[in-house]
Amino acid sequence: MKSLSVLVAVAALVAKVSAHYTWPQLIVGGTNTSSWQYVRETNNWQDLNPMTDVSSVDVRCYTSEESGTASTMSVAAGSTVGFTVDGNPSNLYHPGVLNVYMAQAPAGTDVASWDGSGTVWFKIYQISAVTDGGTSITFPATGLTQVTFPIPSETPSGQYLIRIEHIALHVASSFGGAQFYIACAQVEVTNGGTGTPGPLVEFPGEYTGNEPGILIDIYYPIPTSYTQPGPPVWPASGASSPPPVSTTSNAHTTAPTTSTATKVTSTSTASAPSGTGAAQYAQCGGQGFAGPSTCVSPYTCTVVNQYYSQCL
Ligand SMILES: *[C@@H]1O[C@H](CO)[C@@H](O)[C@H](O)[C@H]1NC(C)=O
Ligand SMILES: [Cu+2]
Repeated sequence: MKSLSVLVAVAALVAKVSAHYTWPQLIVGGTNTSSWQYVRETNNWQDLNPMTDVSSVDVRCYTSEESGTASTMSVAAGSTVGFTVDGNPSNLYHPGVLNVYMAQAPAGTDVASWDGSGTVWFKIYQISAVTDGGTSITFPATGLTQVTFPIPSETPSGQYLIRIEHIALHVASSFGGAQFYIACAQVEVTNGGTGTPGPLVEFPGEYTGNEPGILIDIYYPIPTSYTQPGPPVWPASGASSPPPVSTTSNAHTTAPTTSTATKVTSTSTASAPSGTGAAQYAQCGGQGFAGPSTCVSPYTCTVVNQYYSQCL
């Protein structure tokens, strides 16, 4: 009995120390593709270790493969794609936040031989931390075994890198302590829109390591707020998925059917079974949240607490 509990304690300790992960598979059409088939094989594909030096070129795609063996997957603008988590264990074990960026390969350049350099990256998705003024901080990305998100329908057709990063913050209270788990997939966006993605940022360059969301003690004192690293998500919330004006929404007066971004988010949401809305596990409501309040089919916007509703 005693030795068992010691074993469990030791196992927990080991798991805590060695719990790292990678993003080997691109998810397209709900299907997991093969490992490192469309995702560039990262330098940590075997040891699973994070990278921590945000000034290193590794912060871009965490790979030395600038013209590697990955193939390029065709994906429609507006469709949902994602990445699987593989590791020990195979989930986003550490508390942290998540960002997804895209960058279009220059005209005439095959994305498969493009290194992603330049001020070319825009953010399309994030899962931040949830704070409530100092009594708790939670990380909704924790425990995910896969992360899915829509390619904005406004994205112009063309070849892109999609870069996912989980920033683990469990030892982030000293400079260089935050752990970056990064990978890039190669896609060709079809049926694209006419948007102008931005703001554009550069990797390395976007992070110094001193950001309040990267150099942070998440334990004590409990942060009263959290600032998500990186630029805002494109397109600006509200513009991306205007709530479909239901024709059945009867004869009110001529309600101010706002044509654009001014949308007040309510926490209770009828999950319209449409192709638009927030992705599985994404935030879809909560106090102060101004993003899409619907979820992509078949997920439902579920109230987790006052501050956070999630597509489940
Ligand atoms: C895809 O991979 C994820 C992460 O490993 C796993 O949780 C999920 O069950 C897989 N999906 C399918 C359809 O195999
Ligand atoms: Cu780890």
